Amino acid sequence: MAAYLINWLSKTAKRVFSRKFWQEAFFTCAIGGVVFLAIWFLRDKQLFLGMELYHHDKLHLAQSLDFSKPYLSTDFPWLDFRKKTGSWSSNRVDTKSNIVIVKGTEKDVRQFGWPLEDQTLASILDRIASFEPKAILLDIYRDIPVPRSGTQIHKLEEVLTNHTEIVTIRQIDLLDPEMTIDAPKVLRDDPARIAENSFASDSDTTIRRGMLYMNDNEGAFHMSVAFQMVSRFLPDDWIGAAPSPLLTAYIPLADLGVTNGQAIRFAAFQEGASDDWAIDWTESAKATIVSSNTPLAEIRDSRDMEDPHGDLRRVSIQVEEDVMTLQMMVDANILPASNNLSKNQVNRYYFHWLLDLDSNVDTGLNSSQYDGAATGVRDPIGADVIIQVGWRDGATDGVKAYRPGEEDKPLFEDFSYTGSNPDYPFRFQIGKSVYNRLESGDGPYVGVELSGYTYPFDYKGSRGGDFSSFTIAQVMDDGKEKENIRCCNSSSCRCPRAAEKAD
Ligand SMILES: [Ca+2]
Ligand SMILES: [Ca+2]
Repeated sequence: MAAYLINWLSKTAKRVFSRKFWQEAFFTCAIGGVVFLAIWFLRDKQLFLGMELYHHDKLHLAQSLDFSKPYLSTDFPWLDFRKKTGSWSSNRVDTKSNIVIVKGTEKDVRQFGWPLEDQTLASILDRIASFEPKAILLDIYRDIPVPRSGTQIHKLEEVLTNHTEIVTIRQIDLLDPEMTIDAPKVLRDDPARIAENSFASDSDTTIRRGMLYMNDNEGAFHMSVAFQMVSRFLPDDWIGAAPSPLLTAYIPLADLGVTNGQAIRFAAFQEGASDDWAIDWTESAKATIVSSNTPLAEIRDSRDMEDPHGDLRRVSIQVEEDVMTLQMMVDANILPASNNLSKNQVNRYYFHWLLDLDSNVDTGLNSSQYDGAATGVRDPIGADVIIQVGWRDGATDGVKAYRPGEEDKPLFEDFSYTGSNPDYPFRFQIGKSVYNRLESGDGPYVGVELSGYTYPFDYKGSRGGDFSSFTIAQVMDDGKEKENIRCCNSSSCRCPRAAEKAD
């Protein structure tokens, strides 16, 4: 045995020290590297996209339609590790029984004309509204009157004004604003009545994601059709601040009296009842005020508190145009809802950014001492302004900026802040991932074309044909005058009484 081993070792050693071995090793690595780079290059050129989308779809379609269960438990029960925890929740709503489509068929076109004249459209909407649905989406662009002379527009405007349940569409073109198709003129100032009608389609023309909202070039939000309709249908609390570790405050430089190029220092602390009023202090950093799309300075803080919702881990400062963006990160959820906390935890937190605006430790609050006790900060600052976001039992408790010792006389209050991820200000509770960019043309995971926020479309779910639908003629027929019911004269359609059940 030993002889065999020695023999083997000497053979191997001989081989390793031979020139041939290194030649082989070199060629193996070179070929491996070239193959790797070639695949990487081809993927980068999206030559595998079709294949990737095919497998994406295959996996997606393998999921259970019942979102109340993780798809693993339905399709691959032996893989379901979450089965016992019961933590999966869903607020999926049955859409098939409560969405009705009213469509214009060729017959309707012959009967009512196309495009529908304003007066005709007004009476159709009026009729649909008489069934009292929660919301009506007018999925027809009406940026210009029909007829163009505008002789009938007042009828349509009257209906649109009177029925606030009607939502209209608009399509913003970010690249060429002149190509934007606007909402009806009478509703243009009412964002709650306008839905953005853009979709991100992939290179194979499949729409895999729906849009929650779009940011325009000025940064304003434009809610999508799905968002507008769903928010009218679901209770108010379906959206809210997303559980996130980031707290961001937006402070206009003018409010602070800070100017471009000014050198300041900053630090932070959190004081909360969640942890028996323990205080988490951070060290400090300096920053020179200049507009930039990356943070100017950042402070890292250790894991040093019992409660991860209040334990500061990172503090940063950034300036964009004339607004200072202050951010804090904790280990868990910052500004949590009460049901995010365990029962014995008190939901009360006070987050503070300390700003030493004159970079002078001798003016303002010295961060080495607080309430007569040493804070343990090695590099203290003299804070001249304190920015506070207080949080108590799931609600705001003191959002203000004040000079040390003048907490009752705030410099300014109620600046904007978000306790959720700044890239994603809305909570989407359906239990599916949300893409944070409207990516068009490049599949669900690469490339950026327009700004916006999308969620994966359940394109294996309901399709238009799954919903009850009625033609315009059916809706417009008055069920009381039976002999005049046009649809009942034909064998192919049903009486509008069916439509009365629809809402
Ligand atoms: Ca900490
Ligand atoms: Ca100072």
